[in-house]
Amino acid sequence: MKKYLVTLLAVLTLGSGVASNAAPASTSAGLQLVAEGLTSPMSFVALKDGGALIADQIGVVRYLDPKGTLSETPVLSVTNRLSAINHGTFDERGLLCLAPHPGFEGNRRIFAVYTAPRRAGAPTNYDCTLRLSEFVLPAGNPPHIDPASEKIILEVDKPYFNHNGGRIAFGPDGYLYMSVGDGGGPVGCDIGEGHAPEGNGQNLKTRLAKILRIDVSGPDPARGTPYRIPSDNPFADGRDGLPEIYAYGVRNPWSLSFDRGGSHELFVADVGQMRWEEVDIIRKGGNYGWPLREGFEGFNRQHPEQAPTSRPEKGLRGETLLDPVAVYKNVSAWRNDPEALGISVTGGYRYRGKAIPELAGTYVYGDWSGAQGSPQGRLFAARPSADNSPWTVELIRVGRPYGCVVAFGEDNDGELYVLTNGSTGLTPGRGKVWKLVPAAAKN
Ligand SMILES: [Ca+2]
Repeated sequence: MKKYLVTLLAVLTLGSGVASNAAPASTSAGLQLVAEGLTSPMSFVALKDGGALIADQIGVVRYLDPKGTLSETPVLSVTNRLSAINHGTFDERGLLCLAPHPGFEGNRRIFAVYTAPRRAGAPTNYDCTLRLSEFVLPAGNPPHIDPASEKIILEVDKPYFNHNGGRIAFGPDGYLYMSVGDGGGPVGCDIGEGHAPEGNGQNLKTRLAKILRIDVSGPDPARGTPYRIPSDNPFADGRDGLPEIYAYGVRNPWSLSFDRGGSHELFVADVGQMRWEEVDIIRKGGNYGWPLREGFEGFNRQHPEQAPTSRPEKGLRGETLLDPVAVYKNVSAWRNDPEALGISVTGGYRYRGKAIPELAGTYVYGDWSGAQGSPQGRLFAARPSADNSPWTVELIRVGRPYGCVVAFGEDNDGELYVLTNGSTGLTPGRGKVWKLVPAAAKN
């Protein structure tokens, strides 16, 4: 009997040791509240004066002054320029991102992305238009943007309300990068009205499901656009694909950030369908697989919850499909699996700050809600591997609830901010911004 028990224990121990299903390691940190009273903060822009601009999904930008006081008067309001949004209930539309030009201190140019009403000429059954605009933020205190300074730069027609992407950042090359989702829809899978048969991810004649790169240093009179095409964009001549495309095969790229250190790589977190949430390092011309792949797997467009039976290696032009650097399982398909960490990835930044040495060099990000309909987001750190194997995903434990993880921000010192919403909808007053701090300094 004893021998049986010992053998059984050995089998159980061995079983848990060799199985891939294991709860992830964790790192401790803290969250320090820096702003509250928002609805759903989407973007945090650190200013040189030590203050910050916070863009709220409902269409307003607020100023957090260097003393930590949030202005009552908005810096900018575009509420009357937004498409309809579902106040109170879940929505992915609204004001999505804000990014200053690299020469902002001199030229005061600042860029924003929001969902606008369907533009003239768009298919009449489409939902809205994703709009990238430029504004001017004159020097002065308190900061104020005249909405009349708006100049529309680029628009993408959206068949459905969801999968907008709409995240922007300037690269070390000075060009503006923008993520655009696959267009969304009731069943996902890059299928349905407004989706190419092969999926928008694999169709190079649509800006949906892409990472775009444009040069906003001036207009291109020949093209009639207020921006130029960088001459080394992969489809710059427009023959095989749209000239704005920098990379493709993404589903709902909900973050876009450049590593402020190292070789300044471009990180994008791509929200998955039902099985995998992923983080990609984006290469010029790269095909990240959607909807041929999800995570490291193939993808079954008819039964997205099921393990796919094949894994394509190549795209339609014979190009190699690129793998993510980090993944975690989505609870939608992997119920009761300790490795299933959430439902929708929210991308962040590679941590190059000094305050939390344990996180040095990791990619800090999170999961929106942990599970459908519950505002119990998660925070993660993906730690680079020594070789080319996937980065290890660790939980960041902060010892307090914080709601849905909507977005992340980075300040001038490389310290990070977590933008949260205490509800899964757009409920006034539930949005907060926290600074990620060492565990000992929490609260
Ligand atoms: Ca992918």
